[in-house]
Amino acid sequence: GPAPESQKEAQAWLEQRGRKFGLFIDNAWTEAGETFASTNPADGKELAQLTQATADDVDRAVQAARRAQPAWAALGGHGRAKIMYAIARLMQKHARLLAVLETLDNGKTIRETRDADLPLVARHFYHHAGWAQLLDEEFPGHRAVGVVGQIVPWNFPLLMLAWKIAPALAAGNTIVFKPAEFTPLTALLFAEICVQAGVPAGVVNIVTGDGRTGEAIVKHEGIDKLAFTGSTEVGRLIREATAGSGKKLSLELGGKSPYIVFEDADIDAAVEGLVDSIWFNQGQVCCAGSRLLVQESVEERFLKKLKARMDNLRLGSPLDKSTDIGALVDPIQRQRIHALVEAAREEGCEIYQPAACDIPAEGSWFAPTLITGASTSAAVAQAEIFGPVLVAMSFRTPAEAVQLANNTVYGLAACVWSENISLALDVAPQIKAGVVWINTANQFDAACGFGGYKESGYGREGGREGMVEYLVPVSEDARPALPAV
Ligand code: TXE
Repeated sequence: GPAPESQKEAQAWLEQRGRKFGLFIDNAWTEAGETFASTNPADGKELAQLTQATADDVDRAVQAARRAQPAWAALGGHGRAKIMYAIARLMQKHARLLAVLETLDNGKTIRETRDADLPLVARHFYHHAGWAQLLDEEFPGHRAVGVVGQIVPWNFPLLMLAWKIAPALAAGNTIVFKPAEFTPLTALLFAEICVQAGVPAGVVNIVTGDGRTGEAIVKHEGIDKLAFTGSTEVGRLIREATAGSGKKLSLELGGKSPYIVFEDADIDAAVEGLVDSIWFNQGQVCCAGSRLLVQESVEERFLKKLKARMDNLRLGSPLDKSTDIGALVDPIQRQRIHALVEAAREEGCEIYQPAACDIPAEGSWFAPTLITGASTSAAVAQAEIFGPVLVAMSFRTPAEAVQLANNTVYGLAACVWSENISLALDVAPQIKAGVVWINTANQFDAACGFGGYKESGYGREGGREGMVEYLVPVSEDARPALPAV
């Protein structure tokens, strides 16, 4: 596993704060109020008590952000970049501690937090510090939106924090941020890093709590823009609650992304890509390749290799470096996934799980699972399972592959595997998805816009497109207000 010092450091960090946290408002910690527990899903043990922020707390955070915003914007892009580079460097300096804390709180493997999440987080702050410096040149006649409310899910706690906070800071906004109630710890360590990096009081405020705290952020009139990543259901509620409010809104919601394998694909590479696509982070990934569409002529060969590969996946302690499959974030998720898989079994689908997969007695786990024989309209073929469950279907022609790929309410991501680049480039734009990977999967870069179509939401995060979400043209300020109806 990770060096025992990092694990000790994580426990010491929690102990030093008495395993009890208030809210981070105006660069100060409030006393803990009504609290809830965050647990380690790998053993079910409590890690710390967190404060359930009330509407009053959210109001205090918004007021602090409003007071801080003019000076933060006036600091200019170069001034803000200096602080953002400091954040990036501190994230790297504390990467091991952050990775262990993330693994403890979320259940995802240390290999992923250490090798994927943390490097991407640092990269995101570096990249957006660059945007801060380029603002005047690249976006003349634009200003920050103002105060932004940001709500994120539990699957990539720190990475989603970086996706939200980095562009907002670069553009000159101030922030009220809410981590998910299952995984709030690294956001609180991030708050400490902000102070060390010289972020002025009120610029970043972090409030913990469940959906009620989220609702208070959504409804607060002092917030100019909302950025949300989470379930399609809550995304819909937020859209309804903000309609007509004048708040700018971006939503990154669910997915049911197709993973298309043509008969001429490099089958071994496609199997490896699929392992990454659906079993990365236990499948709790919005762009997970959860629907395998494989050409009929190679279906049998592909599934045989896939099953053999599944048999080699190691499920177990997330802190063990050789673990492939960690714990699910919470027993609630395990229950949801279990119900969907059992419904598929009752409908006559074939369920494959590695025979030798030992599920630990404590904690919240689910074996890597392959479902075949599902109809295209079955729940497992249409609903976002958000777990380590792959549904496989076959197709005969490229046209049929495209039709199946687009046959869900979502449109977030897709993969196309073929050695015939003309075929791949012909198919890719026919798929209604924010990102289409060819002969690869899960490539993320801070410079590239990420987001969806249809019920996967709207707005983009990353790169130039992502910056646009946090800016408004000053010409809009001169526009007369619409007359009251
Ligand atoms: O998500 P929620 P949950 C999907 C996935 C998963 C399911 C449930 O299918 O199994 O959603 O997960 C906050 N107003 N995805 O229940 O509830 C909440 O506190 C404002 C896919 O955890 O959407 C948390 O901070 N905020 C998705 C955040 O919203 C509210 C990632 C997300 O929680 C709120 C997550 C409200 N009324 C879940 N209610 C993806 N595709 O990336 C809750 N929240």
